[in-house]
Amino acid sequence: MSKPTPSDTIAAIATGIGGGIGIVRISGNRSESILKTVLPEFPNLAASHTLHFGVAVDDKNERIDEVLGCIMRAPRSYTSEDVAELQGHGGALSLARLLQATLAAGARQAEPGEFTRRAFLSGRIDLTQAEAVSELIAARSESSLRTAQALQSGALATRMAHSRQELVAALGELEGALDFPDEDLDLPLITESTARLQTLATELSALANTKQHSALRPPEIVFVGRSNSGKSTLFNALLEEERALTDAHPGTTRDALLADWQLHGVAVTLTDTAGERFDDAPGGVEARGIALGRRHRDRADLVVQVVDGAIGFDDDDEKLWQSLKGRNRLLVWNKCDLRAPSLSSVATSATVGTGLSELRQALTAALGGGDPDSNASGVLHRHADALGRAATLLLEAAALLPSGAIDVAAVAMRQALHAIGEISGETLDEEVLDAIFARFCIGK
Ligand SMILES: Nc1nc2c(ncn2[C@@H]2O[C@H](COP(=O)(O)OP(=O)(O)OP(=O)(O)O)[C@@H](O)[C@H]2O)c(=O)[nH]1
Ligand SMILES: [Mg+2]
Repeated sequence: MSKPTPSDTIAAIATGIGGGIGIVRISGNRSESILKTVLPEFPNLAASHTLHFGVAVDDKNERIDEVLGCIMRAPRSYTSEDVAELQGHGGALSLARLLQATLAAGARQAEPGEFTRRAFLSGRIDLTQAEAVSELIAARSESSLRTAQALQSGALATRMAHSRQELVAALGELEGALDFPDEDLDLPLITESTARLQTLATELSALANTKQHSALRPPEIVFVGRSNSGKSTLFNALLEEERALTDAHPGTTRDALLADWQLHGVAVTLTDTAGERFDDAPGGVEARGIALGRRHRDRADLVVQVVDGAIGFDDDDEKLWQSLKGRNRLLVWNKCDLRAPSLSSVATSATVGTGLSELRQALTAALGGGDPDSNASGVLHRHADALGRAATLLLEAAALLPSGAIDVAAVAMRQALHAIGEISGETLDEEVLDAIFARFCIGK
């Protein structure tokens, strides 16, 4: 990668609060001198990757803590730069002092994800592996962990490098034909290239279909529907605990209630909202509760409309259902113990406890997070989006080739190459990178 390496030296607390041990990490070409300033006993010619005991001091030479210091010289380090670590005790205050001492000695406080960004900029890891780091830290479920591990292994990066090579080769051959415009179309070449692009497009879309959810923002499932339809009772039944108050009177739920939940091993957020009132206009707090619920609905990854089986699917339900058109939506017919569904939906009885496993299956299918038991592909939504665009462009190119419009096809192929490059981070601009690394924690 040709991007310049940053010249300043950064520092941050790299560990969480409250552990027995806390680490301040420093990266950049002044790491060793800063380490020596804070830990004067650190030996002058210490071997790389060796630990040395001593007392860390601040800029007034006052004692901070007994620590272990270490220098990991470039390029054998996390960032590929000189990295120093001070391992002290985990107290929040003494760690803050330790960090302060490194800043007084000339380091700059690191931005979120800046260490990992430096590892990416140096070319030691690609963007998918950088993303693996934040996924690994955020992982709260087995499937998120497997996704992070798959990404970290570099499997997706390797696969993208192959697709890229394949595409560059195909482009090279076609552009070779463009250099001789007076000659007749090389039909075998056209046929072969068309097939090649179609195969590649199929492979890329298949990979896009294995996409998994990022652990940084678990998918949110939001329950909406008529007041009193049993949303909160269903919410409690799925969570297997009484999280929300339920009552025979409509308008029980006021606030939106969010719960961390595991759906077939995938971490998700389940949200219960205040029910819609179709009979009379609710006022005051209830109206504000309904507005709050609608905001959750608007950002949901999946909206579940709960129909009151005792009333049936009436015009108001129809209106609500229509307003969710184009969204990822699922219809649930609750209170099926009172009346069977009159239209295609998942039938449940939250009070009796029937239909819950069917509901869980329908939710999993609707979220489309891939099979959590299968081998994790490490493909996140960001990657799937780029893969999908690349596949579409390749199919466009394949459709153009037989007519001889090689130059137009080549443009689409170049765009596909760009989309593939976004996955590894080769062709992403600074702003997008900023947005990705901003989601990291400080010290990573
Ligand atoms: N028979 C039957 N009653 C149910 C079922 N689910 C919920 N109920 C009852 O319906 C009433 C309303 O349930 P809630 O869960 O509070 O309804 P809600 O949709 O959350 O209502 P709001 O918070 O007002 O929007 C309660 O009396 C529940 O016991 C069901 O499957 N069958
Ligand atoms: Mg409720």
